Amino acid sequence: MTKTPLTILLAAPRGFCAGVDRAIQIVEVALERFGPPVYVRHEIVHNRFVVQSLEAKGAVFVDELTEVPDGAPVIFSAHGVPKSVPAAAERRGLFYLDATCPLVSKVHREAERHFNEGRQIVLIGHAGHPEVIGTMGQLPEGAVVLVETVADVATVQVADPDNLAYATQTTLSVDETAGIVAALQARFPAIAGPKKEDICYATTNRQQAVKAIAPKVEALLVLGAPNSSNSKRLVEVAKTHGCTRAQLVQRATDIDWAALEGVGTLGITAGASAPEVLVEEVIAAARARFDVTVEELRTAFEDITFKLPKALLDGEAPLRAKEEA
Ligand code: 0JX
Ligand code: SF4
Repeated sequence: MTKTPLTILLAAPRGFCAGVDRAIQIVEVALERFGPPVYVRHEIVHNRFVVQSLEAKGAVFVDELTEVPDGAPVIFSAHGVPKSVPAAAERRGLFYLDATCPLVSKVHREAERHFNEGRQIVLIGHAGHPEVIGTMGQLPEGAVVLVETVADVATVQVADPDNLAYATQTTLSVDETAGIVAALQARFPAIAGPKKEDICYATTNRQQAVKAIAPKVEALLVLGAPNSSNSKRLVEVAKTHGCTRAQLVQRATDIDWAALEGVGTLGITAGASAPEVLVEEVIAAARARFDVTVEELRTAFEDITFKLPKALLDGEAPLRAKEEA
């Protein structure tokens, strides 16, 4: 039987960013250096496939530090943690490694600087997301107020409208955030902001790449997890830029191929936490059903890399409780 032709248009850049690459490497190198088990607080990045691959090598994922036994090494996820977390680790004498992306840490330091200069911080982000919890947790209660939408800007209560600064989550929609910032500036003309926005290069580039392919494809698959903020934003961006049939898929087995019948050009991209092997898996699954031609549309080149923490490379191996006994 002859297969129907299907053109796959790959967005580029897509997939892993420098912060995710670094975070995963931190877990892998820690497993090599210290041997399993190495504990990780929260999913190192929001991807089940990544988490399961690291679990297979001996990583143990926990929600809270209290689940980490004394003497075991623990790693904090790429999304960042409130200051109370390393403080609790220190009180317990735990050996910890912080895999917070340096671009998230930069937002933490900016928020701290504004606070030290007497400003209250208006954080633009999604309530309950670990990065938001981490950024709010850099400062005392009340020092940071959260807004999620333009509507929130109209009602947010601040201590002094003349002493404010805004900061954002790194993985937001560039366009939606611009609207929220404009609303903040209209209501609070004196509000200070970052020199260059807090949305990171990877989020920006992946959204730009989706904008370029969305009008050219009949459907778009975004590889990513339901709890991955940056991946979910890619689906929204596609929908507002000409591709209403955009959906998030975790891997090839999630795809309803029957629903894609009649599609001649299929777009594929991947969130910053989704490994390229998952994109390859989708292409292989498509090849089994269609006569596939793959093209790539690149809108930016990325060459950013982040160094691994010094403590990982030359820190003392943690003294494990079982070895002490
Ligand atoms: O939910 P997020 O997009 O913040 O995280 P994810 O999917 O793990 O992506 C990589 C980590 C991003 C941190 O900024
Ligand atoms: Fe860092 Fe951006 Fe990647 Fe988040 S998405 S880990 S901020 S580079």
